[in-house]
Amino acid sequence: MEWQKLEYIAFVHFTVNTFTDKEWGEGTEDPKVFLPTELDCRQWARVCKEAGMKMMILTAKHHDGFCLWPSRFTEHSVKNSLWREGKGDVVREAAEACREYGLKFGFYLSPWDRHEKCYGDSPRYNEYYKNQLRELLTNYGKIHEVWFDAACGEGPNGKMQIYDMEGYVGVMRQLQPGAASMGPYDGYAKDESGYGRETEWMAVPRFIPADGSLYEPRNVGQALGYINRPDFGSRALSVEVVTKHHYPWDWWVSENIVSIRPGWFYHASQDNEVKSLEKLLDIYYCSVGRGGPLLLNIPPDRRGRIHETDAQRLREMGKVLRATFATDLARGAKATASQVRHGHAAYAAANTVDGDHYTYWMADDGTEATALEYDLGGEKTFNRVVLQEFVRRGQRVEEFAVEVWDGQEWVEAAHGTTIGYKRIFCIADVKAQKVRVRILRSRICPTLASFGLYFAPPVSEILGQ
Ligand code: FUL
Repeated sequence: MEWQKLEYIAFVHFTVNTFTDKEWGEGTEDPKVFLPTELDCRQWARVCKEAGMKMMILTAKHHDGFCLWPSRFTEHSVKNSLWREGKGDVVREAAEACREYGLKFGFYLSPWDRHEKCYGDSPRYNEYYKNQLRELLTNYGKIHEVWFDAACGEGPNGKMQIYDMEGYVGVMRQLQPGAASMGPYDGYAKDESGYGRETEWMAVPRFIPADGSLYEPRNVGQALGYINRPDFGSRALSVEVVTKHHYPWDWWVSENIVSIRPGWFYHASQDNEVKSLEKLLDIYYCSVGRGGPLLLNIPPDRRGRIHETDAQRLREMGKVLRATFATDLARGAKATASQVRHGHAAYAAANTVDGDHYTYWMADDGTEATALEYDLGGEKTFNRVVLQEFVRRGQRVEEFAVEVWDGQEWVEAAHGTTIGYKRIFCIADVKAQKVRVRILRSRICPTLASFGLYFAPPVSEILGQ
C-alpha cells in the first residue's frame, strides 16, 4: 500500500543504446561508446521532483548486458568506459541524487543478457544475476523497487535460459524486504501504453503449479493470459478460477508504463515527438486515476541530461497537477452514511473526509448497495472527483455513481465500475453544496477511505499562457 501511494514514478532508460541510437543493444558494444559529456543525475532528480514524481527507477542493466555500475562480476560496464576515466558509477550518482531530492530509488535489472557468456547455462547465469542483484541491493542504500523485465528476444535457436525467478525475488526479499518487485507478484505491466483499464481489478489468480515454482514462466504466462482477458475480474471468471482451478487470488497491481517519447531510450531524431502536456495529463488520469501507478519514462540524452523539451513538459505537468489538487473542497464536509458498520464511529462516514487514508467508512455485512452524503457547508465549484477504497480490506466496489443536488433533485455527475486504490473523474465544472456517492454494487460490504473534490483551473491559466 505504501508503494501504491507513490503513484507517479520516473523510469530512466540510459545505457550504451543512448550512444548507438538503438532500442535493444546487441551485447557486442564496446564499453567505450558509453561517454556522456555532462552526466548530471541531480538534474534528473530535480526534473522528477518538479514533475511531482515520488521515485526513480534506473536501468542499471538493459538487455545488452552493459552495467551502469562497476560490477565485480563482469568487465562489461562503466569501469571500461572512458567516462570519468572508468571510475564512475551511474547507479551511485542516481541513488545519491534521489536521496538529496527526497525521491525513492529503484532499479531495472534485465534478466535477458545478450553479452554475458554464461547466459543459457541456467544455473551459472542465475548465480551471475543474483550476484549482480546482491551488489545493487547492498551497496546503494534503500531500494524501493526492482524491475525484473520479462522481455527476451532469443529466437528458437537462441540460448534457452531458465530464470530462477523465485530465487531472484528471494534475494530481494532477504536484502531489501521493503522493496516492491515488478514481475512476479507485486506488480505487472499490461502493455506499454500507460493507460489503465476503465474497470481495473488489482488481482491475479495465483497459479499453483503441480510441479515447479510459482514463478515458473509458464505459470506467470498463464496468469498474464487471464489478466489480459476482456472479462478479467468479472464475477464469472473469478468464480471459474476458484471453483474450477482452485486458485486463490493475489493482490497484484497493474503498473502503467509509457515513455515520454516514442522510444524508451533517447534518440535525437525524436526530439520533436515528446508527448504533449495534454496527452501526458490524459495518461495520468487514465493510470493514477484508475488505481495503478504511472511509470513515465524520461530518457537522458548523450550529454547525460534530460533534454530541455522533456524537462519543460514535466515541469508544466507538475505545475498543473499541484494547482489541480491543491485544495480538497470536501475536506471536513459534514458526512453521513445511510449505514455505518455496527453504528460504530471507527467506521463513520466522516473518516472519508478527514485527509487520513488509514481511516475509513465501512458498511455492515450483507450490504452491497448504500450511499454516503456530503454537505460542503456552502456552494463549491469543482471538476475533479476522487474516491479511494480502503484497499487493505481488498477491492470491493463494482459500480457506483456520484450525484450532485441541483436544488431540486439529484443529478448524476459521474458513474463508474471499480474504485480500488484510487479513482479520479474529470467532469465539467459543477457548482453544488450537496454531493452523494451511491455504491450500486459491491462484492462484499463496501469501504471508502477517502472522498475528495477539486477544482482544476484551465491549464492556460495555471501556466500563465
Ligand atoms: C521492455 C523492454 O524490452 C524495453 O526495452 C523497455 O525496457 C521496457 C520498459 O520493457 O520489456
